[in-house]
Amino acid sequence: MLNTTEFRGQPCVELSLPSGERVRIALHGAHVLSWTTADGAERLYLSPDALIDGSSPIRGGVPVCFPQFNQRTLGTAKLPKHGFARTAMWSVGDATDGNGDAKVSLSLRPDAALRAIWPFEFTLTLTVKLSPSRLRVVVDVVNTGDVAWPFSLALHTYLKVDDISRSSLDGLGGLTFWDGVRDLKTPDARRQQPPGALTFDGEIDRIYAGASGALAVTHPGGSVAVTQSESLQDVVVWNPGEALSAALPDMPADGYRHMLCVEAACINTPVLLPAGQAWHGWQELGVLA
Ligand code: TA6
Repeated sequence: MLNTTEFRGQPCVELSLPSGERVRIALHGAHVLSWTTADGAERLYLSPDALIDGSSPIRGGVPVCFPQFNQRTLGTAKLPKHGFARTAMWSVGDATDGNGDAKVSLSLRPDAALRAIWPFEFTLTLTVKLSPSRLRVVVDVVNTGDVAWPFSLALHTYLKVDDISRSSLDGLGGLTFWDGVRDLKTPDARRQQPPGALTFDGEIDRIYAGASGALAVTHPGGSVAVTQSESLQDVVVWNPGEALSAALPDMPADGYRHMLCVEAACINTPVLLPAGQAWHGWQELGVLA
């Protein structure tokens, strides 16, 4: 079922299933704010101090980073960090309900303000599909103009964990990564992830290349599988740790304890999208226990 609603004064849409599953999406940023499973458990982290006023990025949920990741500028210095999609107002499109799942699409097209910072024609569509114990977030990008343009993209998913120090992430062993904490000044530096699960004891900010297969986040409250389309070859793992969490104005000092970003992204090799062509990507979260 689809409902229109508000969250902290911001327009939202909500999908729900008869089993009790629910997902809430703000039109500001097409931002998934909450995903609760049939047992009532919230699976995404949303900072209690997040600014949800339509003027700034929202700390938590699933921010959509497009057309650049962080400040990798792709030839234009005008774009804000993580692009403009997460702070733009999107329109609600088609919704369907049946066969045990429900989905809704939101879309974004450029207006004069967006053309002033990124002079390309596009349609960006985010489709959120809710199924029992699963949430799939799908992005479709269409170049509706007459020149090719490059983009990077990330679904910057904040998973909720009970305690980051008792959480682990499986599935990255053997992959190479750029370490944004230790190698900030050497963007070409690469390290290799040892076999076994990744655990957390401080700030982590890494871009893993060539991810394939399922990842699994395990914490005392359960386990969530994270999968993504082949078109999204990179995985970003981010937790600000204690000091940065305390410095972030929209996160409580202990906020870092309760979240882990596992982001499906294409960063290392941006997409060059020819005129008239389309690109498709997705990330899926599935409760394992
Ligand atoms: O995805 C990791 C990252 O790029 C980090 O470097 C950190 O800056 C994080 O995103 C959050 O960025 P934000 O602009 O939302 O504060």
